[in-house]
Amino acid sequence: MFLLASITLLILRSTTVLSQSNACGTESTIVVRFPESLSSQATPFSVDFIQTLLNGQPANVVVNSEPNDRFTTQFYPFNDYFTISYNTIVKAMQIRMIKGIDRDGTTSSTEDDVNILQYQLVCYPDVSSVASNSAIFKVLKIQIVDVNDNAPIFINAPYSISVNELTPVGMTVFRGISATDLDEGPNKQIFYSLSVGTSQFNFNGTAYFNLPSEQDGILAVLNAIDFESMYRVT
Ligand SMILES: [Ca+2]
Ligand SMILES: [Ca+2]
Ligand SMILES: [Ca+2]
Repeated sequence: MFLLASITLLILRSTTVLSQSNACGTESTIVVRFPESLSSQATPFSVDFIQTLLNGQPANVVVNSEPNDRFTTQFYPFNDYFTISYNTIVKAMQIRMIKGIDRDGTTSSTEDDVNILQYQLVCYPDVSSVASNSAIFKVLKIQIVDVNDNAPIFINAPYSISVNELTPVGMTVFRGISATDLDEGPNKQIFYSLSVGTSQFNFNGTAYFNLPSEQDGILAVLNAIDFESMYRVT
């Protein structure tokens, strides 16, 4: 009789442990993604990660600063930009971005980019208790995904050059055209082209000059230049 009671107790204990594990999921690192936004208004972006994190069960979840990530801690406190709660309609925990984050920074350097924010997520499987001995710690990484929200900007424009009318066709006459873009990857890729200018000097520069490669800001002579028929092209 005593032996039977002990076995029953063991089964109950095992069931409890399994339930707690499922409530907080099995991942040690959770990664969610949000597009960047310059808007300071509440944004509708939300990511439903309960499917893998909590298996549809509500749990007490607290997000703290990550001690080793001083940048996130100092500039992006979790509660200023995100909320996390249980949605009773879809029956899932949801993390919601409530304030936009500019991924790009103010310079074309990657040093002021905001690509990953990192927090410490503490999950208490038992919603009725936040006893510290039941806490499960996870790393919450929030990736800020680039949006193509910047146009290229020329460096040191406008450009002004003088060209000898005897310059042969095909010769490079200027190499200083350069532009930057604050975005990332393909969103910061720059292609150069010439178009007709709009100044008071009504000469079509594209008839005389071209950019041999759209990847390089190099200007070359396309057709013979005749000083007598033109003075300034744009
Ligand atoms: Ca930047
Ligand atoms: Ca861009
Ligand atoms: Ca961007």
